[in-house]
Amino acid sequence: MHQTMIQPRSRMEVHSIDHVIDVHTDDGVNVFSNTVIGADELISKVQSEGQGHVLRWWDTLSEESRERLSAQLRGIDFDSIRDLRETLQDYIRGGRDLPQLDPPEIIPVPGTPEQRAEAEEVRRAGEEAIRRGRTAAFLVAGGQGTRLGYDGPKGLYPIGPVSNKTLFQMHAEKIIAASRHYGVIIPWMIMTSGSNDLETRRYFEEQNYFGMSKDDVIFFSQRMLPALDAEGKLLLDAKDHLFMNPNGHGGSLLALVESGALNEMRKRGVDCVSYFQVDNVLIRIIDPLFIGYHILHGSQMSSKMVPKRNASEKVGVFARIDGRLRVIEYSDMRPEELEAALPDGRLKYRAGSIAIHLLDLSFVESEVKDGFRLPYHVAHKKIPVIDANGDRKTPEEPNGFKFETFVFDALADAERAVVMEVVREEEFSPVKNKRGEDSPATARRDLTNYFGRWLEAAGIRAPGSEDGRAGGHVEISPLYAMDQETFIRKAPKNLVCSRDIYLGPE
Ligand code: UD2
Repeated sequence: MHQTMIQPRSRMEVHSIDHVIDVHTDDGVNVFSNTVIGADELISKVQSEGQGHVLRWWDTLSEESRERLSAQLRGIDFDSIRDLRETLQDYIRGGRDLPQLDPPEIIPVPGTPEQRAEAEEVRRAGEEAIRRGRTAAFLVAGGQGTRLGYDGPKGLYPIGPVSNKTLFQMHAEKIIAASRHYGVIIPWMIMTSGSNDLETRRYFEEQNYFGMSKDDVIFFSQRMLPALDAEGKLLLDAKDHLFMNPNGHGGSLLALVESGALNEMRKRGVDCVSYFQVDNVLIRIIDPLFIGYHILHGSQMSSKMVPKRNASEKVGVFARIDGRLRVIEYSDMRPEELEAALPDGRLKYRAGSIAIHLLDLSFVESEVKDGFRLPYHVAHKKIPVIDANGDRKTPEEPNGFKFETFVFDALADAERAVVMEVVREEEFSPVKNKRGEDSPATARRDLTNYFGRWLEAAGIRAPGSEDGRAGGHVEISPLYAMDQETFIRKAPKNLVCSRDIYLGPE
């Protein structure tokens, strides 16, 4: 998939509210729109914007279908469609100059005794902030997860190597464990989108919020954006429905403010959110070391990174452009930059982005205050559309363009931003593809190896372990032990390991 970032930036109007609204979207209706206009006015608006073709079937539609289409059209911000069209023209024209890069400073994984002593102090500062209720967990789960080929919100995917727990449950248990450990309520913000909001909420309701208080799990939806064809026209995927997609994880900044979730956090004394993606099974949601560095550096937005496996690994990297921290797409780097090495042999641009951030709430507010301005990224895609007879077809070749914003583009606006290196095997294993790399199989393997190292550290032999690694699957619930240290203290020394081991809540 080729994606590119193109200016100009959008300037989307923002409606801020001071309470959490129960956003209900059935299929991408922009629930944030305040103005309701009548059908005649709407029709002339759509026509004057050069999008009259979407009303082609209007006369044949039932009342209900007209309402469905009108609701979508009313939610469209036609000013931002003009921005999208400009962005699209730039994208199609292509030929953009690649920016000049500099490597960023990186907080290393503590290795020397001095670094370890410093990290200990930093961790204590982070722990203090957590105990004082300054942090909330923030999950972005609005994506469509098409690569995994799973029918439903990705968070419902069963992934526990022994327990078969879903991604959502694994995250929930980490938050509950951290809340108990620090003796504080850690609220959990969850961003959904029109494509999965209802199912996600229903699942949490059915699971009784995994034991969390319902009030501490706060859902809200991101906005949707329409896709366009090469002429900048909206696309119908049914006679009464426009094709729309979630506005990218960058839309989380806007949604935090618009939904009232940010104000709700403020009321609770939270000033920083720990942002993570739904698919990373090794995520440390509440990490005192990371939080400590963020606070002590006065950072507005902080990020974790892992060293790239090699020069050709296709991940975005952290780099500086004109002094500002950015994440640069693999496709936006020159070959000599991709290969560039330091004297010690490490890659010069090795800081792979793993989509874990801390964001100050005041920074989020400033990103949205004078209009939401993150740049749009364009992707050329096969989009299902209706033909002249009104039948829905997915083409063989890409026929339209999707637009998304990316949260890491906000880094460019941060006066102070830090990047911290972490160990991949300890903190990053995403479930993206059905098979092969970054699949359920690799995630289960990585979890087993991770917990296998805990067993080893506690002097327990994992089944079939010649090299200290587990032969069967190993899984330890955060409600049993939230970290290796706790595990070593608690672990039953006489533990006899059968093929699979699961240590669950006590
Ligand atoms: C993202 C990063 C990639 C790397 C990787 C780590 C981008 C463009 N790429 O790749 O550099 O860090 O993650 O795993 O970000 N989401 C929403 N709303 C949206 C779109 C996505 O909430 O409109 C959520 C989605 O539910 C998921 C996360 O954002 O939790 C990442 O989405 P993705 O799987 O599309 O990102 P991916 O794998 O392209």
